[in-house]
Amino acid sequence: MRPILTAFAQSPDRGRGLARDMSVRWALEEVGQPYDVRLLTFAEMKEPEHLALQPFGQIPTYQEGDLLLFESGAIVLHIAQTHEGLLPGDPSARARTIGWIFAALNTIEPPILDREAAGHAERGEPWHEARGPLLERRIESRLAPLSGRLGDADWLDGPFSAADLMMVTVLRRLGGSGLLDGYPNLAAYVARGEARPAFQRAFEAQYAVFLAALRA
Ligand code: GTB
Repeated sequence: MRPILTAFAQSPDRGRGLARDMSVRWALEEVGQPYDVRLLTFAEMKEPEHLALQPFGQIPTYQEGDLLLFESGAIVLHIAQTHEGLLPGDPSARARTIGWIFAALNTIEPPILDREAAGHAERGEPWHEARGPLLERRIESRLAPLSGRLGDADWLDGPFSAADLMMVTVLRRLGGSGLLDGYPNLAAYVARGEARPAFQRAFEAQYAVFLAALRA
């Protein structure tokens, strides 16, 4: 059964692969699962038809027969649990890998999102400039231990897994910020993830949507 993913018809990231359909596309490419994509405008995302699939009116959603999922982390975990290749077979290694998926979304990503949100929503506030270094220090306080734990390893815990897919996805949001410059092993880790053929295929697919929207 070919799953159906929803994604932005016109992503505000301008084809950089930062919207949250990217991790799902990447996971599907890693496991070799063909999929279809239904593109939505912002207005369509807020209509009852989509709200029935995603209560917050967001992308991505994932439909596979009778199964309907939202939340990119849950979708990636589902794909990893139902296909070979993204989760280790050993129960302890599998549990640790799932722990790292949560770490990516629940420990590393929140301060990154706070800084992004401040950049969008608080730019006009008198305290905006003063708050910047604080937001960056909070990110650094997560990057430093992550960098220490990764060390010289290629991936977080053994072979490439859904945890790396999710962690690289989260760290990519720092692209252009300079915040990874002090952590060469994390910058190399992101580059290793981006060099994977499955990442490249996922990236090209979402970039094609961006190009098509430009031409329309
Ligand atoms: N926790 C949910 C998940 O992981 O699935 C969050 C989903 C989410 O934030 N979706 C966003 C959305 O639908 C798109 S990806 N937003 C519309 C809305 O909330 O009304 C987030 C995103 C948007 C834009 C960029 N960008 O421009 O770089 C990056 C990421």
